[in-house]
This record gives sequence, structure tokens and C-alpha cells, in this order.
Amino acid sequence: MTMKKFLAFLIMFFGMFLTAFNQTYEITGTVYYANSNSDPMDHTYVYLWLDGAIIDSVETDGNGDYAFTDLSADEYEVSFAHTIIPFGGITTTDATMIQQHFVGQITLTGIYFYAAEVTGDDVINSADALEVCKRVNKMITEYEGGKDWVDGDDNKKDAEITTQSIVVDIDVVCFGDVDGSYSW
Ligand SMILES: [Ca+2]
Repeated sequence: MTMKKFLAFLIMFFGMFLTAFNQTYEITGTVYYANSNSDPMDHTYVYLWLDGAIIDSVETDGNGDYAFTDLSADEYEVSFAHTIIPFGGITTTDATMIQQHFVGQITLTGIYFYAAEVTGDDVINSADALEVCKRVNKMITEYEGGKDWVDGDDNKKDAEITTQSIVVDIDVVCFGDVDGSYSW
């Protein structure tokens, strides 16, 4: 191999190496409310997590879509962060369903399970049902737990990137809206 050919080979080799090294990916998806229409949520922020820490945030567009770009392969998670959409969706039906869950007549699962724990003590019981009742009847303006929306403390979504860009949708619900009835 002549020196010229060798140099050409080196340049080609490092070009390939840099292309592989600089490979970036995207995490995209839709944030939607967990009601029967799966209403997309605009004006809503999404957190990007890595190793349990928030490393970025982005706002959804008019279709509820979000995108994190220029990412390297890693074990990310994404979650709802906050929204300008007002709190809503709770009725006495929700309070009844939380009580029914507590006594074992029904089983709330997934995001509705998280939504039932409004007092912030990690236990779903009559106190949560009562708290929702109070808020429906405007005796209180916020929950003891202090939160209006189920967020990344309960509901993080795995978003691991290995060899390609990925799509991860995020379901969201207001605390107390265990029947997913809210639309705005
Ligand atoms: Ca509770």
C-alpha cells in the first residue's frame, strides 16, 4: 500500500468512525388525557429523565405531540411535567369509585390507580374519597397531596434508546378523575 492509499484509507476509516460516533436519535410521542377520546394535550410540558434526574423539558404542539432530538443511545424516561390546562373532571362518581376500590368492590389500575391517591400519604382509602367529595363541593380548592395532575413521580414512561429513534406516548389524568371523564 502506497502512502497515498494508506492516507485515503485512514480518512475513510475515521469518517466512518465519526459518523457512527455522532449518530443521534429522537424520542417523539403524543401526550393525551386518559379519557374515552384520548384527547391530545397541547400547552403541556414533558420532562426527559436520565438516571432519575430531569435533563430536559419540551412543550407539546397543537396536536399534543412532543419531541426530544439529538439524543445519544441511553436509558431515558419521559413524563408529564405540567400544563396550562386547568384542573377538572372530578364528580361524586369519582369519590364513590375510590371508596369502592378501598373496600375491594372494584380495582383501579394504571393511571387511574395513581389518580385515586389524592391525599399524598401513599394509601388509597376513605380519606381520599372524602377529599374528592370536598373538592367537588368546593369545600376545598386543593388536595392535601398538593397536586392537580398525576406526574412523573408516579407515571414515568420507559424511553430507552438502543439503535433507533423511538415513539413513547404519555397518558395524563387529573388527580381524583378515576373514571377519566374530563374534557376541556
Ligand atoms: Ca390517601
